[in-house]
Parts: sequence; C-alpha cells; structure tokens
Amino acid sequence: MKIIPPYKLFLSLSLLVSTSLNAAEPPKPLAPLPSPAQLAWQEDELTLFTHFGMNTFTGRGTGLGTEDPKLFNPTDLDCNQWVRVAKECGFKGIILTAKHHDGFCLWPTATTMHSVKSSTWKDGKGDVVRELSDACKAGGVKFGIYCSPWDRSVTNYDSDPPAYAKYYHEQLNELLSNYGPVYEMWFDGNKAKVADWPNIVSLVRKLQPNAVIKQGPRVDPVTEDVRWVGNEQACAMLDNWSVYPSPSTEASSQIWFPVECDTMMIGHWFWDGTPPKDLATLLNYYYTSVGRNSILLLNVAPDKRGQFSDESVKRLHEFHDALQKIFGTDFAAGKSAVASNVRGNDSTFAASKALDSDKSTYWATDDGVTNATLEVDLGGEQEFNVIRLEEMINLGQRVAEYKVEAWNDGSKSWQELNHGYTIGYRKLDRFPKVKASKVRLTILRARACPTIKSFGVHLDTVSPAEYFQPEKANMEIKPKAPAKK
Ligand code: FUL
Repeated sequence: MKIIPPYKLFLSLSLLVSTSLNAAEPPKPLAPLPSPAQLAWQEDELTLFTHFGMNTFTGRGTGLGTEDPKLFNPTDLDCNQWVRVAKECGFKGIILTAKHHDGFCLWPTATTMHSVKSSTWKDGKGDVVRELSDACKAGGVKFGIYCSPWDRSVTNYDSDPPAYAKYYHEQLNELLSNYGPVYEMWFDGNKAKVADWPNIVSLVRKLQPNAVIKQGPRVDPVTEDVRWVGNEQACAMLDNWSVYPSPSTEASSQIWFPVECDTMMIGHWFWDGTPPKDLATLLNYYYTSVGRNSILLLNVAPDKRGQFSDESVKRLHEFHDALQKIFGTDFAAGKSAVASNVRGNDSTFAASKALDSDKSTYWATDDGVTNATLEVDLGGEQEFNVIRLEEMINLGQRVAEYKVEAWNDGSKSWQELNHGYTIGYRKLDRFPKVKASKVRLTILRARACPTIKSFGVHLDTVSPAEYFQPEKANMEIKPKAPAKK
C-alpha cells in the first residue's frame, strides 16, 4: 500500500478548505421575478400572429359584423404550411385570430351561428382552430389564441354588458377547454370593455394555468402577464423595464410585466394582397423588439387560399438566414476577459462566464457593487457594428445604466460606442462599423449587483448602413399614454 506523506495530506486538505472558502453564494433573486411561463415566453423571442377570418375575404381591416358567413371560403387551407414555415424560420409559437372584431368565429361554437358552421367552407363542417391546434401539436410549435373582446356581430355589446360578458365567457370556455394547451391568450384592448373582466382572467388561469395572458382592457390592479408596447411598429423604448411600474417611479409595489411588440409583415393585419415588407425593415423590427428586452410577434396574414403567400415564405426565410448570419458569429465568444470585480473571487462568476455559450452561467459582482467593468480582448482587430448584452432575468432585471466602449489603437484610448440604460433579456446596440481589438462594458447603475449572462460582438453586413446611424438605431416611438390595447 502506498503511504501518503503527512505534508501531502495537509496540502490537499488546505486546498479543499480554500476552494470551499472561495465558493461564493449566488446573488439573491431581486423581485419582481418572471413566472416560469413569462420566462419561457420571453425565451421564444420570435412568434407569429396570423390574422385570418372574414376580413381575409372582404378586404376590410375591421369587419362590420353583418357579413354573410358564406363569404368565408378558403380554397386550400393548410395550417401545416403555417407551422412548417414557423419552424423553419425560428418562430416558436403561432397566435390565431379565432375571433376578430367582426365576431365571426373560426370554430363551430355553440354560442352563435356567425361562424364557420354557417359558411360554405367544408360544408360548414370545418374548424380552423382545430386544424391549427392539431398542426401545432404535430409540428412542435406553440399554439396561441386571440379572441377579440369587442364584437360587432352581437346587438348587446354596448346595451347589455352582463349578457355579453356571459357570451364571451362561454366562447373562451370552448376555446380554452377543447383544443389542448394554449401558450398565450391574446386579448385586444381596442374598444374592449367586458363586464366583470377579473372573471375572464380567472377563467383563463383556471383552464390554461400555463398560458401567459396579454393585457386587453386596462383594469386595475393588473393581473395579466404581458403588456402591449404601445405602437404597431414593433418598437420598444430603449429604456425598457419588465419591472412594472418602472423603478424610476415612486410605486410602492411592482410586478413582472414584460412588453410585447406586435407588427405586420404583410397585409394590414389581414390579407390585402400587398407585398411583404423588405428584409431591412424586418431586421429593424428585430433590433427594436427582441433587441430591446421584448419579443417580436410578427403578423403574417394567410391569403384567400388559407396559406402564406410564396413571397411571404421567401421573406421569412431571408429573415431567418440573415439572423443566422449576423448572430451566428460572435467575435467575443470564448475570448479572454477581465472584470473589475468578481463575486467572491469565485470563478463560477468570472468575466469569462459572459463569453461562454452556456446560458445558465453569468458574470456577477459582489453584493453592493453596482459599478463595474468587463473588458474583452478580441485577440486581434475585428470589425463590428452590433453589441449584444443579456442579463440573467430569472434573477430579476437589474441594470439601469451602462456604456460600451472600444479600444482605439491609434489614440490609445477608449472610444464610446453606446451609452444605454436597461439591458434585460437582450439588448442590441447598433452603431457605424468600428475596428477594435478590445471592448469594454461599464455598468454605471444597477438595482443590485449585475448578473450578465452574455456579452456578444457582431457584424451585420445585411442591414443598410443607415440603420446604424443614431437617428435610426436609437429611434423610439413614445406610446400614447395610456396605451390603447
Ligand atoms: C388591434 C386591432 O384593432 C387590429 O385589428 C389588430 O387585430 C391588432 C393586432 O390589434 O387592436
């Protein structure tokens, strides 16, 4: 038997002790926090909206409610095509307008005859909600429902709110009981006023406990999970807190209430024969939504056949390929990095953790350290025009102000690329191309010690240069207060 000399035993014991002394506790989560459903929703990043219904056939944006149900007649509905395209192009969910403002129901509801039951499509035996929910299940894409509170097909909407509330309640009951899991219940705020709204929210919670609820009418206190961005151009504010009301207010209590950005790629919500928006516009939507701590809910209106047009499919593929090209290469990945402070000097929270591909690791500072830098050596000069920052939002949203700089070899000084505020799930900062061998992130203010999951450096050669000028890159659309829907 090999005898271990006592000095070796002592050395390995003291090594054990010192490692455990250096093991720092992870930062305590900072309330408010996302629910598991809100977190999963945010991680989807890209989702599709499909406005399909009576308006597809009449060409109206807002139907009257008096349309003849026989007008609804898709010649070749193919929900599997919607799902296939969503999957191929990186969209994780599809939300269908089961009922829009005109009140025509895409499922054979027992509540009204103003539905697919009275149409010529499949001799009144069709069910679009069923076809899409089945296709989503088969294809592994999440299924969401939009059911407009405002309904122009009934006479009691304004005159008898309790009677309408009962009717609407029953419609939701059918939709949320008979079609399997629903990941997002999308309510619209447009002219929405349904008596006893809290009951509607509880019904969704009861029937689909894992769904996120998009806020429709503004009813206090807020009990929904997701709020509207305040415009239809997928443009979130640069300073975008999921903490609501924002920490800059005096609010005594706050909830996790992230922003959702919806916009249209084709059609004015419903199919109207116009061509899809160009690739540069779609990429800009991505930067101003996913790149500003939100998600992109992109409307792709199916045509009168009930399919995405060839042009739409082509554009979605181009969008997907462009994102792969831009974000598939990260010049900071795996490079060496140093931080001004590392939590407990523990390598678990080292600067390098923001440069690995592991989404569960992060750079963190000691408690109370809300001013810190992280410097990355790119290992040689690189050209880039996008910086990507991500916080570990399951521990709460923390950063309130930061700046990003590049090392200028000529002047031997740091040159500011961007001065920003919130980061959240993801922040993408665009600026005209620079060449540099080092980049530095400085956290200037935070609600508690920062937890940075990722710091990426990218080159976008697809978008036109004008989108990297400050006027476009930092464009904001102030929401009309209060947000309408
Ligand atoms: C709005 C509606 O009025 C539009 O028609 C569309 O459905 C959009 C997503 O929400 O409030």
